[in-house]
Amino acid sequence: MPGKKTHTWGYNFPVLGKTIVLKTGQHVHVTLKNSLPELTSFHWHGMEVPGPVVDGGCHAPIYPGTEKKIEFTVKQPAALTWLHAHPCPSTAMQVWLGLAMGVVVTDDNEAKLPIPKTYGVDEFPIVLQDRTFHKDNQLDYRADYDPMGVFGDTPVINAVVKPYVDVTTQKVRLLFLGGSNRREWRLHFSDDLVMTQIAGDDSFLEHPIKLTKVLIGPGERQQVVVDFGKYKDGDVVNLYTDDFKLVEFRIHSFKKDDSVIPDTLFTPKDPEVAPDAPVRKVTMDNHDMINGKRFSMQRIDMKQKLMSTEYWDVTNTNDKEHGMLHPFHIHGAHFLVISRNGHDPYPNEKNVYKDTVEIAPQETVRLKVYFQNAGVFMYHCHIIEHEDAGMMAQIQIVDPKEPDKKYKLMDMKTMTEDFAKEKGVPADEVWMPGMDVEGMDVKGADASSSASQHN
Ligand SMILES: [Cu+2]
Repeated sequence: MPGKKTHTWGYNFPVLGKTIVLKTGQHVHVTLKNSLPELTSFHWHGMEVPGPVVDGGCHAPIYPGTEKKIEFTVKQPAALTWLHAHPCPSTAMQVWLGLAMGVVVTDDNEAKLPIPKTYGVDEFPIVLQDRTFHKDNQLDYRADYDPMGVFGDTPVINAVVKPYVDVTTQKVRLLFLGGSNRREWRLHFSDDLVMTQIAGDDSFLEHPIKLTKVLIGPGERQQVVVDFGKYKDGDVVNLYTDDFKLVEFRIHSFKKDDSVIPDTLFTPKDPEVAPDAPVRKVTMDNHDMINGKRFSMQRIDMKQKLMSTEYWDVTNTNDKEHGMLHPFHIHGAHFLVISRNGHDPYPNEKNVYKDTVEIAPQETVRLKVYFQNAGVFMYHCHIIEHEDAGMMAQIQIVDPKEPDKKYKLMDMKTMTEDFAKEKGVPADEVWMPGMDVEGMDVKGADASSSASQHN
């Protein structure tokens, strides 16, 4: 953008961060260092890691000027996962400032597939975000704050306004990440160029499918291959959401690409649900509650046994006329989408591991949820303002070998006081977006949540 530089936050980088690439089976050591003026946390969205500390939600704050080491073994198939800030009362504002980046998992199956996979050459992550720029090109989250979710008026893709990318007349693989706070993306190309979807959140699809439009909600990932073979040198193909142009693909001629995407890409494991397992009923209510309650860091809302699979029926109870789509996300686990209101799920959500799913008003989506990590994990709406306002709950995954294991959980009072200390203001003067939510008790330790702060 012309004019002043925007003040942003990022990971090892001024904004967002350079994609981390991990391999299945690899043991990873990470040093989490906070050089920001306020506490943050490092959440591995889509990664199969233990909770709550490695998972990195609100129970794992890293304070300014401190660092902490974590380690984990990558035990999941190839996928685009991501890292983002998740200090619950202030998640939305920290992500808005730039704390989000891609984490790519590769594996032997992917290495064998004849698909584009040279990162930065024919494979590109496309981080979809939107921002509003105020005076001197600055972000002002507090000015833009809306408890229903914050929109930006400018598409910002991979932290770039009006981006283009040079590609060739070969096939190109795009790793889309719904990185916006609220906006869902209805992607399509000029000429209705066909996209072959090959992967969803946490794995390849079993079988590739052809689409001309792809919906991506906040938190979701979808991977597609597009073939620019019918274009010629100098042509331009645009990626849109609705009528907004997002990315310009500038075509350069290159040798013919005869590669064929195989009919079978991946075979997901589909573990049995124990016959005596209860069907979990989860409701997403208004824009700030799960099962009629706002989030409390100190409350465990349900328990599930380690290495077990259960059906979760997740219902968006919003009014059909005025309600919103709510993207439902579970930490530390993946699921299969089994049905939508009793009918088949969408073709691109069949037989693929997911961790985030869009749910329409009055819709019930049945998920088959598999937990292979012990600990306390959050499940919530991924419209980040909804999550901050309390549309979030917690599950404890119990290892039968340690049935009484206790976890140190954060609480709202400590979190608020920590933020206040960092800002140098009394605790009751920390700006809390949740105050704008009618009926919210931001003072009580049991209240849901929502501190954020202004710049
Ligand atoms: Cu929501």
